[in-house]
Amino acid sequence: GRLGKDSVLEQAFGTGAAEIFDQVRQVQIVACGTSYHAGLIARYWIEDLAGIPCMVEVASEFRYRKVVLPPGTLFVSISQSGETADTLAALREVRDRVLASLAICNVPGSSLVRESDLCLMTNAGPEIGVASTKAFTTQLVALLLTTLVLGRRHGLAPETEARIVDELKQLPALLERVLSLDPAIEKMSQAFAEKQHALFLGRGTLNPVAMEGALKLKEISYIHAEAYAAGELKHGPLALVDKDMPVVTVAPRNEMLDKLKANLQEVKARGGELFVFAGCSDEVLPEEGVQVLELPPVPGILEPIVYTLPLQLLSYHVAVLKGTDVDQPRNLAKSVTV
Ligand code: F1P
Repeated sequence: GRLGKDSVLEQAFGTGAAEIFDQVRQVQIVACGTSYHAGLIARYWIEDLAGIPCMVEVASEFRYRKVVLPPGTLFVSISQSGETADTLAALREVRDRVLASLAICNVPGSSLVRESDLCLMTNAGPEIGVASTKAFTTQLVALLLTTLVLGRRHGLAPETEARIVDELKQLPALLERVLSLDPAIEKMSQAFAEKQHALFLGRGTLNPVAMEGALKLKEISYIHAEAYAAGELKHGPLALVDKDMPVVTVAPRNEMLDKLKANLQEVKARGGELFVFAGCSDEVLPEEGVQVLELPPVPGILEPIVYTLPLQLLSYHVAVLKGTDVDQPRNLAKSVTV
């Protein structure tokens, strides 16, 4: 019954969670780096499944802006460490002006957890490397669960919630299947070792996945990488495309695929080398200058989680080939506390 569900909710999120979630009218997400990309993906889910307006901003800008927050704002911070200075400062700036604050965090007892009204722990275990990897995918799962909890109170059909819960149960097996593609990804990585630049493209929830792929390549292999919403290609970045600019794309078989394929044609026509992680290789035919790696069929909602893995593995293998320190990249700190 309802009471039972609410008590489970309060166990996971903290006291008062059920009542707070009933009153949410807007969600404001704030985070840095990889955690920010998780927030960008959550925005699609929160608006689509819970019908609640959602804003997402990097904490280093949000904290210095005169932000107008409508009544009923749930402030959601996302942070692996729970100690990132900008994210903490953003929370302290707004906490008296919001309905409640919720931290999605990996470190119990961290400042963000202690200072937020509610928290959902990602339980990813210690992140040893500086660059977030498992923290990111677990943040996405936590954000999807938060969306379902919000959705349940804001008009999400029970059968849709039940379907997504079933799909989530497929996630471990799907991730195992993607991990088994590692040798093929390692082979693909050879094409990047001598490159100076790379472009990442995606659409919809796969656009922030492309952003995360580009960030990982920058962080651990020091190759200059940028991500663009695929539809933005013709508004500037296409000028960069030539044979020395590898273009990486995440292309699951969804309703955006036809549009994406048109963008890929534009790249091909300019001699760009394409690396496509695809849901169906028949639809993105391998031809000269196009390497396609087929991923297993994935329920739409899980696409951003599953398609992140090959990009993380690609960066890893490029970094190993280049001989950089994968766990401790130059100039970076695990927690940016100042
Ligand atoms: C944010 C972040 C990480 C990144 C690096 C520096 O940290 O940008 O995403 O991998 O470790 O900090 P956090 O707030 O998620 O701990």
